[in-house]
Amino acid sequence: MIEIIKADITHLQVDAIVNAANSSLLGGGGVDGAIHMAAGPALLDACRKLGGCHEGEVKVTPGFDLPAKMVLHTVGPQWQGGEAGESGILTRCYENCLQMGLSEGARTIAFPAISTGVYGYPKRQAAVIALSTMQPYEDSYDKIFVCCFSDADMWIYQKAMASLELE
Ligand code: AR6
Repeated sequence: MIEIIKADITHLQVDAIVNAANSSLLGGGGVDGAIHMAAGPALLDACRKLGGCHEGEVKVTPGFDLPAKMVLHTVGPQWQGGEAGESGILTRCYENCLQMGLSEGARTIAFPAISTGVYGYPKRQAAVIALSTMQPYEDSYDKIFVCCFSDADMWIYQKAMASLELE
């Protein structure tokens, strides 16, 4: 089941949270900064050993001081106007995280709105991609959380969900 919630993803007691990282995997701002801050310095040490990550791909670490058991680090596309393969890369982020979560035994997983902050992906388009990529996995997890950071994002996701349900 997919559940849209408003929360700080670093507070969630789930098997896996997803980090919207950059290709260095060495931290940054936004949700990435918050996750590193809450997980503690052991997360950065673990990330240093991963050798970075390509756009659309995923690498896994433990959650360290987070309530979440593991972190799935993925690198979303930087929005360049929509003609540079951004939607395919964003789809692969969600797909690869969902696959990786399953292979790591996760029953609950939480996603932030990948690429919609610093990376500038239009939020409504990103929400449709996120939800439509999650839908085939609904029965493979106990719960897939869409973790919004604002009321505005909640509204965007709820509208996107309603439009997908009408299809
Ligand atoms: N919990 C849940 N969502 C959050 C949190 C939080 N604690 N903090 C921010 N968000 P962004 P990107 C939301 O910019 O666009 C970093 O520097 C935020 O409101 O974090 O993929 C990386 O290192 C937005 O909706 O990620 C990269 O360099 C969403 O998370 C770059 O930013 C994503 O915003 C990645 O940019």
